[in-house]
Amino acid sequence: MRHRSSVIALVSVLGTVAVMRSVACAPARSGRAAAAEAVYVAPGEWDKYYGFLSGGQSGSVFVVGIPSGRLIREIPVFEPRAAYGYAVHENDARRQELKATGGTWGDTHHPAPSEKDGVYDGRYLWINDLANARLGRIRLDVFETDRILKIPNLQGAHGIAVVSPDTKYIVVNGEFEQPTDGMATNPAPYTSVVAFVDPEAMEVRFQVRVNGNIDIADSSKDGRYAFSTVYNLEQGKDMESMMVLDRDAVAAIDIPLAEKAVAEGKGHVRNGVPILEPDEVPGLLTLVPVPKNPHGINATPDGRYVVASGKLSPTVSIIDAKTLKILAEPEVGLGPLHTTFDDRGNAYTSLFIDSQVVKWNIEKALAGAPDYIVDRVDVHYNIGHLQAVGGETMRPAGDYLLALNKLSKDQYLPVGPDMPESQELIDISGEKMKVIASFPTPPEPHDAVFIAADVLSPKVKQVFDLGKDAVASGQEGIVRTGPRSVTVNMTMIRSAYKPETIEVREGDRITFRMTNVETIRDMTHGFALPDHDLNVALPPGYTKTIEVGAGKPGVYWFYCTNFCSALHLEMRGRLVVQPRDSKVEVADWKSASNVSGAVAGVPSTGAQP
Ligand code: K7E
Ligand code: CUA
Ligand code: CA
Repeated sequence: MRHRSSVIALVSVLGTVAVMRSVACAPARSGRAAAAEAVYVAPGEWDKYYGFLSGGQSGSVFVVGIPSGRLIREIPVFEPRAAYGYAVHENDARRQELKATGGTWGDTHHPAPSEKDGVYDGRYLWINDLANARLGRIRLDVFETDRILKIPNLQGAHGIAVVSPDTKYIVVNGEFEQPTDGMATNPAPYTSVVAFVDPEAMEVRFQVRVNGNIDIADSSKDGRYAFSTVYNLEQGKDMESMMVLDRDAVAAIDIPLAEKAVAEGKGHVRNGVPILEPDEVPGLLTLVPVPKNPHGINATPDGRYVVASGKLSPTVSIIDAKTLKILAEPEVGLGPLHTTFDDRGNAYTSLFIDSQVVKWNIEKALAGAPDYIVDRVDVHYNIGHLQAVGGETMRPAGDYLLALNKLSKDQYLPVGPDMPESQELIDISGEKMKVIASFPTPPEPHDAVFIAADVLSPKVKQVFDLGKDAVASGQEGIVRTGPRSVTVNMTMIRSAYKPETIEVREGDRITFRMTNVETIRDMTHGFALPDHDLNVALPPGYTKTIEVGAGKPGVYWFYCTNFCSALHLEMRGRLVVQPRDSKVEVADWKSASNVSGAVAGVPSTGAQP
């Protein structure tokens, strides 16, 4: 979550209490060996779950093994990442797409995997970019970003959710309200929309007007409602005016009713998307009043309830997911932000201000039983999201819960005033919660989801499928496509590039069409070209097309950046750039006059999937 003054004040109080701790002096704790055993994954063994942590302002998704906490992969989405040859060069198609849709960075908060019958099917994972109103889609068979969607008519794409049970839409909430006509001079209250995105086509099908800073999203398990918390029903434009009312709301959008209205041509089209106005479609939007500035919204696995977390109120609101009536508002502690679930009817709510996870029993809370609080455990520190394995699905596992803490303070070796983010793994299999491990990450995971290894790992490809633009072995060569342009059709396989020598003339544009023709997993080759700001990585089967200027006359050794074989260091070649007035005949230069269409255009996609 982002900062609010009251919360900040409490954080600074907490900050002064944090004790500096020296290295390796932690006293032996009971159950230490048991905790170590619980998270130990022996060399060569696999973790039980893939954990997908949003990368926050890293613009990516971190993949960690659970329970070990080992970092397995970073999936760049909204930021270039040289390690994976992602969007690095200025002319990389993905980089150009990022620039065209808002910029080469992003702020990712909410990973949302595709669902079938209310459980993860291991096909896709969506992630929002709050800052630039984008939605990224990751293909889970290759762990790569395959689509970036700029969402029109909204700013601050914050809460997202897959519409259960079969991923009918991805809901994206526009948190930052805007003047309706986009003009700063418009005195009318600012407004926003919830967008409904087609998961396959990655197109916005329709939007629904919802006012009040639409924050976190979820859907009912039957796909009827899209729920969002709304914390600025006041429609204030500064912090103070956003905290006037005692109650804000949970917004429930009736999805079938919205679809019907769109089909009937209701709403008005803006930037190609129909926007439905709740005034014009009775029943479309229900506002359920919940206490002051709520944050998280989470549907229970059985589909009966949806729980809104109070943030500025020490309560959670349990809402009937069918009647939309508030059934109970039990107190849980200070600063409740998000709630997750086990398979035994318990809910777990993060308490930002108390720095705790509170476990409470849903049916007992509904019955008003005094002992509805089952347990509390301290976390370090100021927890934001928390997520139990499968807590967002219809089949939670009830074994592990991850606390995503906003501040780590004294938890790790100090690295300056800025410290890493802190995740703590909690064993929730028993009555009492046990914090069993802690691991840092770069900034800043907001939320996480977990997919069982036995669901996902069989779907993961060993090599990329050769794309339409792949260069086949035997088809390598250098083709002059115009007086000032050359296409290099290149393959790479241990431990050589073909061709190894590329001769061009100053002023040429060079299109590298490169295919890694390896057929075994993990045999990735890189292609780094000094002084051309070019470094790409090609996993087996991958093709990449990129256009670069020849640069200054000279000899440039391109080389493999991924250590691949005993001859890895020899895996390189030369780009020879002859001066403009050189009498030396460069590759295929003579054919320059009769090459029209020798290479039918440069493939437009830089990314394979
Ligand atoms: Cu950080 Cu989900 Cu963006 Cu709450 S949000 S904490
Ligand atoms: Cu190919 Cu190193
Ligand atoms: Ca408010």
